[in-house]
Amino acid sequence: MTASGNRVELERTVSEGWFRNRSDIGRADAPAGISGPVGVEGAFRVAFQGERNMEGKKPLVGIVMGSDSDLEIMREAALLLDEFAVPFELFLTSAHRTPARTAAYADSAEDRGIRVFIVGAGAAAHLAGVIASRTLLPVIGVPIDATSLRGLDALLSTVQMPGGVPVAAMAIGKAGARNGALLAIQILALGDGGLLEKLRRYRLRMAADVETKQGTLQWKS
Ligand code: RP5
Repeated sequence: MTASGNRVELERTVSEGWFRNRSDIGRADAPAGISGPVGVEGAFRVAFQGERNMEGKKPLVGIVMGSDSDLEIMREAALLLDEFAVPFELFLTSAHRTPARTAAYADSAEDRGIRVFIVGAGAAAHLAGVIASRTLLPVIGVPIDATSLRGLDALLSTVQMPGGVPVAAMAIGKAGARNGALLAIQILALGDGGLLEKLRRYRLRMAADVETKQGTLQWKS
């Protein structure tokens, strides 16, 4: 599948609310590139393999969400990992609604090849912290705006971990999801020169974009 094919697929996944009907996940007619159910405690795992022949490669990053309603934000992380050709998996589980499923996922991840987690949750967001409590892999938390407190609740739950069990807390929402992916890539790039070079080029592109926008700034009346 091409990069744009993946992007379209993720867009479709969200726009058609495919994740909203949990019983649909793993169906034979599921969108190409997404498969399940497999693995943990007989529950479903939604694996999304990116482009550039990543099919068959083991996921290195676990993107975990407390609810299907978090996907609209967490897809930002998925799209960035896809852009960097980093294999990842998407997993739905809740610290509060499915604690055993969360524990089983966290406990099995390292053996399956996961090297870093990006965890999005809203409300009293304990998912990142609970996963961090069960693994020595780095955990990046993305607070999500899901309640009338506009994500501040999730931010404080994510950032205010007790000493001894760290979670790297990102910004609330889409910027946090994107930065979560970039931080995960930076962690992986410590042992991967190719990935480091892609990060360098990404920064250069960002800088060039600012310069371009400077040239096209216009007063709006
Ligand atoms: C959290 O509660 C989830 O991460 C989500 O952000 C929030 C609301 O979940 P739903 O009620 O939409 O499933 O656990």
